[in-house]
Amino acid sequence: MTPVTLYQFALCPYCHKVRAGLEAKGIVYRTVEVNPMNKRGLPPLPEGAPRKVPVLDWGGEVIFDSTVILKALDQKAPGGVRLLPESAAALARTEEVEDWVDDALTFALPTVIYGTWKEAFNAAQVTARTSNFGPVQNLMVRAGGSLIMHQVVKRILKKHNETDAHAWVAREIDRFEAWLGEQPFVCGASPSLGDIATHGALSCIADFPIYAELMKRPRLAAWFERVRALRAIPAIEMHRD
Ligand SMILES: N[C@@H](CCC(=O)N[C@@H](CS)C(=O)NCC(=O)O)C(=O)O
Repeated sequence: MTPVTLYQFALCPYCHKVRAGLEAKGIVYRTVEVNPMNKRGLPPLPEGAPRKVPVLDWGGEVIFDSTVILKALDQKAPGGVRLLPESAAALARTEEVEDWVDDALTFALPTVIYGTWKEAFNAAQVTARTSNFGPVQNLMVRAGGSLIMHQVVKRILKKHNETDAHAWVAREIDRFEAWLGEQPFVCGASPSLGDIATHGALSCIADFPIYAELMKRPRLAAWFERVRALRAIPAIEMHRD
């Protein structure tokens, strides 16, 4: 079996996209939790690669960028969910949904996680607890993380011309549910890239109140459970320094 290692941050939506893809393909993998501040834990990267996660080591081949990684998986592991459908129309739709995850959903979600001071303070504690910070960095994140994230959220809202974070997220999820319609998955009867990417990004927020809020939406919740059932193989090891 090819050894597969995902270098990740616990709260990175792009890493969760890759986790969802690996699990839906039935690929056994281990994770390495990279330090978000100094990036300690990252493997040597290919020339030109940004010092970002996710990075996947597939038996010595290092691949970066969640979209590139997900799109490589069908070829690397033919089992499990087929991420890239054969039909051109289905492929276009599933890529549209995956683009939406990267361009809209991953920006909208933090604005409700860190949007108000109270949300930002609570979220900073979750971040400190789950991420691989050293002890001093951990204290800094607990104390100052909410301040920084609150500023980041203000910038995201401005850049995306949004003023009401909760209304923005609701509109994005409306869009996803419209893609689903009455179908089990975004391309119809079979799950694909768009489902897996969205499931990953939403799994990333499971520790935050917005997750429970969103799961009150019956169509989204039923789809979420359908995809969860496909994610057969969880990570086997969590390595932290
Ligand atoms: N387009 C990349 C985005 C990856 C990305 O932005 N990762 C963030 C974590 S969520 C990161 O590593 N940031 C570190 C930094 O910018 O220094 C992908 O899809 O993998």
